[in-house]
Amino acid sequence: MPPHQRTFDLVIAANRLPVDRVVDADGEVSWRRSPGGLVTAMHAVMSGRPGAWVGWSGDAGAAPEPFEIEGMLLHPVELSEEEVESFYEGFSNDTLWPIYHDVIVPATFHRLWWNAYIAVNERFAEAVCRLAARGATVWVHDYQLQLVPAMVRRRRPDVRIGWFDHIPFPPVELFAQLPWRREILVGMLAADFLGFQRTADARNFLQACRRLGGFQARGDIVTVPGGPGEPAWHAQVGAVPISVDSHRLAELAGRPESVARAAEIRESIGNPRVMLLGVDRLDYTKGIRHRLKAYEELLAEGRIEPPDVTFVQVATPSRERLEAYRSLRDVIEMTVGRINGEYSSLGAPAVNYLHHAYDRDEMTGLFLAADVMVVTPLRDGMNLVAKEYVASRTDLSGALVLSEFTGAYHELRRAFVTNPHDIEGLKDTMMRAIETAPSAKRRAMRAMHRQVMASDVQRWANRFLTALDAAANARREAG
Ligand code: ADQ
Repeated sequence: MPPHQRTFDLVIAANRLPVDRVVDADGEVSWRRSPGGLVTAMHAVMSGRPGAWVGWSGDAGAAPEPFEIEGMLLHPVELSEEEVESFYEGFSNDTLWPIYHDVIVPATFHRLWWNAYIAVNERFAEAVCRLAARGATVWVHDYQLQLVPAMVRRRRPDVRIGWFDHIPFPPVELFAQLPWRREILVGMLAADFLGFQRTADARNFLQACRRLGGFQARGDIVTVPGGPGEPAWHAQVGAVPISVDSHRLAELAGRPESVARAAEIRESIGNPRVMLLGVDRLDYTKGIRHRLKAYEELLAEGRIEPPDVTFVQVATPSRERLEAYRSLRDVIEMTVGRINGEYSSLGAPAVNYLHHAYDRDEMTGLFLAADVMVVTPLRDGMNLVAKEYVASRTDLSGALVLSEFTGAYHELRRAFVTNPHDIEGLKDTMMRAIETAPSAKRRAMRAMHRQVMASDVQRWANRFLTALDAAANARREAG
């Protein structure tokens, strides 16, 4: 059967397809599976049942034809150049992203962006409905697609719909700023089950439903009244924190090549006694500026000194067409330049600042090389980097400095916990992570490693789908 006529028992909708476009030397285009944990998890849950993934390819203009990769049908959704600006960069990343991350930078509101958000969500919903078999499970991901549940439900009452929020759900006072807050709640509430990273995010959502939507929310169930002659709808809400592919990461970390690469990395930066590491998308939510400030002050006060202690910061540029991201990049690069001008010597830079995207092997080498992993977001849904570091430390050495404003903090309580706004506190926490006796660090890392190994990304996906099935079954029995 031609790919566009097939239907599937599991349909995923996410802003991006799980592949990267590769162009070889002859100009030949192919697709390579992207390395993320979400993709791995989806593969695991799809094994044995036919699955499809609806998403954007990352390039503006006509969408490529649907294609199959490793047994999964990928269905590209078209975004015009104008929609990339209004739906993706605009409404998703310049309206919703700041509101959902504590308004660290101000949010921008444009009615035209909202119209584009509706139009693109409709396009995703249409594709989902075309691909979903009767009674299929539809799993919608993240803030770019909050209207999709209702748009699918309207056309396809037979399917079960789950929605997962990868980023925080904001406190009601911030969510209230959105002119379209009620429409967004109604869009989401057509799902059978809505999953969030933290209990606090689920609680914020329930409160928004109550206070801004006027819906009844009892326990973890929100009731949406039906139209005339229709029954009420019940949506179930819960916290299902995402994780990483822990076993694969631990296996990679155990390979002799990874250990050798870690030694090479340390050698290449002047063999410091202590290597501090940060790995982030260049985003104002990640607290990169705060951690560099703390590091610079520790250098200025003579509490640490390169080449004895050195910092490696991997910062992948992202969303560069938005002003907030461009100016962040300028500030970070100026700070790195100033620190290096002041404190580096030949062959021993105080900060090694890297922009590249790395494959998993190289990332594992970096994690193994780092004595202290510094994770200091001002707000972060989960932060997978923290969990990846812990999963990679199979010898139970190393230390994790972790912001209390990440989802990961709620599981990794044995980290060196910090409030990144408190620069003095952050400095002291970084020093404690460096100076605490190896035996105490080992005990903490053992507890965290056990935690991350026990709840990996496959378990997360299974927990989500089990909660979704339970919610959909309860609804069917009631109706
Ligand atoms: P992100 O904000 O992108 O994710 P994060 O959770 O840290 O943040 O995930 C980043 C991923 O990209 C990690 O797997 C990391 O290893 C990888 N990565 C980072 N820099 C890289 C580089 N230079 N080369 C290669 N890989 C790199 C959003 C939310 C988070 C939430 C996740 C998952 O903002 O809060 O944890 O989704 O739900």
